[in-house]
Amino acid sequence: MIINTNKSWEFIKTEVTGEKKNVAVITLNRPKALNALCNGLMKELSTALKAYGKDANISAIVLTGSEKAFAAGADIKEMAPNTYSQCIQGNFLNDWTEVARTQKPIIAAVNGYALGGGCELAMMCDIIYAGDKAKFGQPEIALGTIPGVGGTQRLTRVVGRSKAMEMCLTGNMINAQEAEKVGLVSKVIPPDQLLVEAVKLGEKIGTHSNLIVQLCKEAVNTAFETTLEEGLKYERRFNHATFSTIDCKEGVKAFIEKRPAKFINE
Ligand code: DAK
Repeated sequence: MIINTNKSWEFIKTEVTGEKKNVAVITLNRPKALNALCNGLMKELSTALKAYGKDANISAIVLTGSEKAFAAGADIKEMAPNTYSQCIQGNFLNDWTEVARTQKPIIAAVNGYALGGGCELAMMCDIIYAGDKAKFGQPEIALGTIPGVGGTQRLTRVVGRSKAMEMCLTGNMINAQEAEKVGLVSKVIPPDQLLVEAVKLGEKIGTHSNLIVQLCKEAVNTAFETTLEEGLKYERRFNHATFSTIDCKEGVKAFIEKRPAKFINE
């Protein structure tokens, strides 16, 4: 399925880029509200991710925002009238789960604020690159609520209990440099170079077999979800499975013949 990039989105922009046209860029586009993640935006994001997920030409997806904000959180004004029973019965924020379900690698390119649901959205991605003015935080506590899509769980697994507890209980932000130091971010880049570098990363991943990349992503993510013993078993079985693929035969043959591999994703 090829997504129609001319489709007129209201809250996002989409583009396919890179030399091989195999990297999709999704830009959150609600600048006046600092990309607050309203239901409409999350629905569009979910639709675009599903389409790119099924598009065999796409090897990696970059998710970004504006220079001032990746996303300042869930839309507080939209959330204001919510009641407990409506949240339960309407499956409140169900669309958020699509990001974490995507099988292709997703790179978050974060400039400016990534707060609350914005920080959680970045953490649902597989790799975070940050502009050097980026700020990350879980300020929900100041609103009288707590994080709802990973702020107490993914953040804790990534940065450890003390730092996550400090961020969630104070609502204080950390800057890009600190985020890199604690392992939340893998690289800090000048803001005007951020998207270019994120796309380059997507292109680099795209030089490999999409099939094996998908298995590898799943194996790394398993480390977050299971015991070491189970995870190692899972990894070994996945490793064994790669030997049944045409791409593994090709990769090994190409190495021996000292030539670039031609992967066919099978
Ligand atoms: N929602 C709605 N509008 C927002 C917003 C947000 N999160 N953040 C900013 N805006 C709007 C502002 O209201 C303002 O709109 P106008 O007043 O001009 O109409 C415009 O964006 C510009 O914002 P500021 O004037 O405040 O800009 P400043 O540069 O002065 O300040 C700021 C930037 C990012 C420090 C500030 O805007 C700010 O503190 N924003 C709120 C940050 C925040 O608290 N975020 C967490 C939201 S709670 C769940 C899933 C997810 C969640 C919960 C449950 N479940 C599955 C159950 C997530 C919750 C959250 O994310």
